[in-house]
Amino acid sequence: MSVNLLPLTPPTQTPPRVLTIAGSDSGGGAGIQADMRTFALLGVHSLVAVTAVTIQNSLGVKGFHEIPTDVIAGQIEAVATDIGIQAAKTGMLASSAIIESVAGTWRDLGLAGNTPFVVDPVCASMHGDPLLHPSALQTLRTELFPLASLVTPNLDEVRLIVGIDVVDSASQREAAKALHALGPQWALVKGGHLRGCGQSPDLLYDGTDFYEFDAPRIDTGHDHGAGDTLGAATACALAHGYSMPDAVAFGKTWVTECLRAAYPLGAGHGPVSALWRLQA
Ligand code: PXL
Repeated sequence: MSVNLLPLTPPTQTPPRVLTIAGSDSGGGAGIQADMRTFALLGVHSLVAVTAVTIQNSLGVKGFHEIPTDVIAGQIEAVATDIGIQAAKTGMLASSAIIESVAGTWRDLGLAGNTPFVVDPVCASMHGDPLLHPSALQTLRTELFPLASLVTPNLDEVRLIVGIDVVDSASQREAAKALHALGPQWALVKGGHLRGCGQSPDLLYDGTDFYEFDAPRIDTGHDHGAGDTLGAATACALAHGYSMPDAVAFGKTWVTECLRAAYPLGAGHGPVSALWRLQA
């Protein structure tokens, strides 16, 4: 498949800057490490606000340490006020206090409404290990979703956030409407976990129109970091000024290629691979 990639910045010129506000994965498959890999291979400069450090390998998440909220807010402020950001995305936020701090900082810096903000509402690892305290779901709905340009839940996250079991295209539309009603400009319901079809249908909604994005399901056993990678590539396209439907279409194409190139790692699940970009 040929992929139209994002425009590259010539050497010595400053590329677009995208901020990831997310957790570290010691196994290097998901979280900050996945985001930075996609940013780099799309020619974007990575800025990072670490929210938590997970203890993790290919078999799962053994535990995590939350970064103090003033340190998280400080990282965001430091880079936004000096370096400047063309887009941001959130991943693992761990707790209600961290979500409040990120939302408050985003508002206080005057970024809300004028800088693309992709919220990937990460709740658990692919092994089911919790990455967000259940008590934080309400803060996610009321504090962060209204600031988001785009929210990108998978079907498990949809169930937790709006209580809808997506089983077909009608319930996927219902879920998109319920998510949009929480305040983001756009809601993307990722259909990658929809069983029984050979496709991976994602549905985007802005309160008026629905946009469908389809791609073949890549049944690799190694899809760690797929959601992060989709959000990261979409944020990069938004940083380049793409419209939301074009940015999501780009993100979907990018993650599909990364899924095709996924590789085994350790004794468990391997990651999707943005490194395909470096291969001949
Ligand atoms: O893929 C979601 C995710 C995000 N961030 C971190 C993770 C995971 C999944 O394991 O560990 C840090």
